[in-house]
Amino acid sequence: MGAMRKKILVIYTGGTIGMVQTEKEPYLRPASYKNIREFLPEIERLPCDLDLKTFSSPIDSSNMLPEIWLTLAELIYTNYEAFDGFVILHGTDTMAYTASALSFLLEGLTKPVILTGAQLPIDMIRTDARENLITALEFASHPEYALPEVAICFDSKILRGNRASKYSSEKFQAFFSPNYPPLAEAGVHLELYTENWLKLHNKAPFSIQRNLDDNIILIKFYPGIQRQVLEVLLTMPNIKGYVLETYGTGNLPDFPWFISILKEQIESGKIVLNVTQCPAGKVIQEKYKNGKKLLEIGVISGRDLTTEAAITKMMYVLGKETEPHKIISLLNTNLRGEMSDA
Ligand code: ASN
Repeated sequence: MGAMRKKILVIYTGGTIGMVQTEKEPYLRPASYKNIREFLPEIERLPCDLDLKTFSSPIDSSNMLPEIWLTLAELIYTNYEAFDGFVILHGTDTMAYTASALSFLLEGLTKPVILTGAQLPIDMIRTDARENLITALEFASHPEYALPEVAICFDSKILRGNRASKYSSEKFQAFFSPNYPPLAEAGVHLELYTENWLKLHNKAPFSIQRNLDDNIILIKFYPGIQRQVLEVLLTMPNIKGYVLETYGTGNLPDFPWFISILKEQIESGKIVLNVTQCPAGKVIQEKYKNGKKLLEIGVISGRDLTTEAAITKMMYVLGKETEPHKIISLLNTNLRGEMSDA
């Protein structure tokens, strides 16, 4: 007798993987899942049972919104007991944001949630969709091992979702994870790097968080960013949290007007999280005099968080807690493997 066939729920949200283009409309636009079924009949031969949920109007992932992340989390929650794993077909543009958001929203996850997509539509001869989708399904339905994480499967690699970023708009290797090694790799064999997987310490049953607070702003710094712009952004009344994309190990100008306005805002209860503009490496605020100023006024180090993980973690934490000390404590905690220890 063979091993039990795993049951996988495929959730189709849209993205290039299923897009079409015609002579009359010579640009890529979302199309129905029918297209994928038609061009990839092989998926029927995989040793797992598939079921499908599809968005009624599939989207280009640049239309992604936090409420759609909540819908996805709810969909996984409703179907959690009935399935062994979940494969989400998603556009690449915001896939790393969705993967990060889901990693926080899905609490006590013990089953694989794998996002995949493609750089070329499935109906094109040189498409990468076939490899990506088959690998994602094979991995999600692995007969022995169940990854207890949200991951991105792309170009033969399985990356932790909240460590990945879109790195190329043209290469088949669209994603990278410069601060964390892959969770698995597909070659002739499916190599599982289980030593890199999240360890399940928390025995709490699976649950989801049902809200995200998007009253946040991301500010990317550059030499010459105007004082007036910063003053407007940093004093906006409804904003509760800021993610600052800073230089190198977390440095910013230490101009007195800037430090004073930031300090005032932090004292008034606003949360400020520091992530680096560098794709690799981490924030060490105590390393330079400029960074130390930020530490002294209460800016939180995002260590090696990606910007995608920082934004979604901030939305998640602000959606969970209202007291500043609890918010700060959660932001300082590695919740889902999204950041390294200090
Ligand atoms: N614009 C597309 C999307 O994110 C890009 C892709 O999927 N490769 O939906």
